[in-house]
Amino acid sequence: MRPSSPRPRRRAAPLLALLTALFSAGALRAETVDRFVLASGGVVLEVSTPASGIMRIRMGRGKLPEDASWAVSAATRAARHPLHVSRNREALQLRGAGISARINHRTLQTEVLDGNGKVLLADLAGRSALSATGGFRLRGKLAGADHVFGLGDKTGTFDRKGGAYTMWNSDAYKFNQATDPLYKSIPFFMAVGDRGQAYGVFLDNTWRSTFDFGKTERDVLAISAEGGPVDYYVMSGPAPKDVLQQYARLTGTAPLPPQWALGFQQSKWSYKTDAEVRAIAQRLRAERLPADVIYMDIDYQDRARPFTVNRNAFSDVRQLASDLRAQGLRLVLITDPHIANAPGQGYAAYDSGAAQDVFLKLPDGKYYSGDVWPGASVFPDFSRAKARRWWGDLYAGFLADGVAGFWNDMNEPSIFNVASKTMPLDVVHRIESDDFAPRSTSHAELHNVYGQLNSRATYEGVSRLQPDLRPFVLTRATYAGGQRYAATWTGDNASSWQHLKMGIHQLLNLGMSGFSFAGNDVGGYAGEHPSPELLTRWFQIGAFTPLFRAHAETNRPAQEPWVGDATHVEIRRRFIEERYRLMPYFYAAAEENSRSGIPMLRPVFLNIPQVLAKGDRLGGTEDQFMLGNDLLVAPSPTPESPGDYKVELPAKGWYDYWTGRRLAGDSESLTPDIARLPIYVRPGAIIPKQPLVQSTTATPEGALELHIYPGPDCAGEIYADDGTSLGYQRGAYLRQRIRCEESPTGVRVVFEQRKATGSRGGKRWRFMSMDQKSMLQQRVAWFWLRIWPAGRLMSKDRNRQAVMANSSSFRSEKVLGA
Ligand code: MIG
Repeated sequence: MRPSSPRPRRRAAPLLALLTALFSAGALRAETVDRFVLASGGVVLEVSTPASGIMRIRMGRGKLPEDASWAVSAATRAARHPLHVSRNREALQLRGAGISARINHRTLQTEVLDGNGKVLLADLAGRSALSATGGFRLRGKLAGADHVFGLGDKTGTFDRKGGAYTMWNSDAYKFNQATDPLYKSIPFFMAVGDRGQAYGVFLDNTWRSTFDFGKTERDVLAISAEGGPVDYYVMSGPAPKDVLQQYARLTGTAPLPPQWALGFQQSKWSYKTDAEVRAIAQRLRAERLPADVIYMDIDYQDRARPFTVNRNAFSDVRQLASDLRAQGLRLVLITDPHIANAPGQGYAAYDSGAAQDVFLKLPDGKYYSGDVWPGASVFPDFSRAKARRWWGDLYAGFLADGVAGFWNDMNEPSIFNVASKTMPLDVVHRIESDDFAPRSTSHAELHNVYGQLNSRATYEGVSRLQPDLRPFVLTRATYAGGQRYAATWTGDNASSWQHLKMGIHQLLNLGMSGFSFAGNDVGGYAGEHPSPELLTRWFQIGAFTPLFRAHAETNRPAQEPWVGDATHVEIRRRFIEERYRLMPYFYAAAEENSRSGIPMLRPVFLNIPQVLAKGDRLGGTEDQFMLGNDLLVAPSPTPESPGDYKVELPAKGWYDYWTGRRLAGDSESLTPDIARLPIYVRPGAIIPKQPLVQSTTATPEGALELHIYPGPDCAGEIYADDGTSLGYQRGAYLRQRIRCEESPTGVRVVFEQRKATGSRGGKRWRFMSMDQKSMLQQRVAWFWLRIWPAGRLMSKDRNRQAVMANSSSFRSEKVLGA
């Protein structure tokens, strides 16, 4: 450590003077600007710093590309931190907050450096990246030791180094490890070195693009697109979590989901009648399998037409929704973007859309019509605010019926009976949205963002129609920034061991691409029916993933959790139950994500970058994942095999989650047991758990439990609110931080002041009012403390008292400010 300077402000001046002096041979001047524009050889380059640690680079032939985006809000792009410019004949130096750039005047090659002057991304192409035909190919140096993550749920290898990937949203039924492209385009990645130092790159371009991480050319990163702007951001980290926060700063965070969406969700293509849906609900309750959601897939509709109901099969959706709600279950309905091309038939979605002129057309001015589930279909032009509004309003009926959430499928968009599996590229979109200049463009530009805009229309519509409720929207296709509107799942996986394992990597990479609230179809969607073992393992792991939804294709034998013999059903039940016991922990992780962009599900290195220094396979953590900051799940790397395996832990002294036993070493050899999923707890964790409920809507009977695992940085948090409304944004929530301190006499548990934000500004903390949340207050005021490893119950406490504990005794202390 350097001794801290007594006069930090005055140190900057001589440094600046020095820089100026260094360049003085050819120096023109030094200045401070809010963006920097430079032209060479007919190419214009612009550099700006929208936020500390983030540099934006745009480049175009003759002029800069349009400054507009589906991912980054206008306000975020408009924010500009000062750039200090110094120059000489060859190079320009731009220094911003926490990031800087060096640009070659002539070639426009732009090196991006971190705040300490270390090169993050060395550009090899400069202005030669632009091709005469409108596309471009950026090239940069990829450091040899770097690992690469992101690009959403693409398969291939978990670490993307050495791979190449294409962005083109595609319906990828029964995809496999080699399938690319898949459903989503999230052109963001993070490179991480072995010492945990990371940077990020986001190319904000919706056209078909490719990312090559040293596959074609060793240690060269190549990013190319067929059209659209050179418009990218470099994020300087330095830690992997910093990069994700910087990316969240650009593209936003997911809103806090309704708590019921974190419960178990049961789906199938399709529960075909009212009676069948009721039977599923009844069975879940009879089997004591906790659940919060039942989905209705396409067969509830009249002739597969979105926003209709087949009244023969579902005579009264409102009654059904209300009866399910009485059992603590909510209904989610699929609503696909393909509107049946059915003029003059009294189909309201078609008629209103045609009247408002919202459907996509071909260059000749006729509707584009493609075949999907309803047969010939037309498609809303979601790039127009007006069309999104029309779409959002279509949800009024279902919302009035008490439907709680919506599922946007097929929005790549997927089209049957054509080789391209999507609409022709010359379909004309008429962009009228945000700060885009109103203009017509081809589907080639809008294709990759179609799903994101579809889910945006749904989210904004539901928000408008039910302003104080949190929407739940699930989308299959999306683009960067789509986390602001919808949760997602990884599409049509298959019931195989390989998919079970690959699915975790997909979710981890999605989480490192802005999408935390995501899941895989539990049990597998397509292919052979899962064996009892595979289904059980999938429920075990699914219970620890953010979106916990069982789903399967049509015409398959049942694969609900009760299928099979009693032993398996009992194991699945125990894991679903554990999910509900851990709900306070899940909820706190979801809430953290909504503020910070740090995903709920994390690779170990995201929490503990030091593991990377241990080398191979991400320091032995490649098959593990963490939920939040504290729980490490370690499934077998070969889940189909009964063979022993070794779990490498980040350090000594982690705890076994199931027994509370503290491990002496930093690894453990295990023999797989179908009844068990190994989970470890970080020393220093405080995990809130609640008594078992069958639905998040039920009030747990009994006290909240705080499980305390003494160790360094011992802390945890309780976050609670009403679970469904936006009241939390007005301060109606409870947040309590808890710390523990070890001393020779025992463990001291400290409850910090409870907090809720003021309605605006959020700077001043104030106490939460007791009236709104009295139930919740009561529960949280009455808790049990369990201190591990002994698992001793230290206190049942109604009076918000902290305890001082050691092996033989404990004493209470009055808590400050409670
Ligand atoms: O062409 O709605 O990925 O989850 O069950 C298939 C029927 C359309 C694909 C989705 C899947 C859903 C199915 N859909």
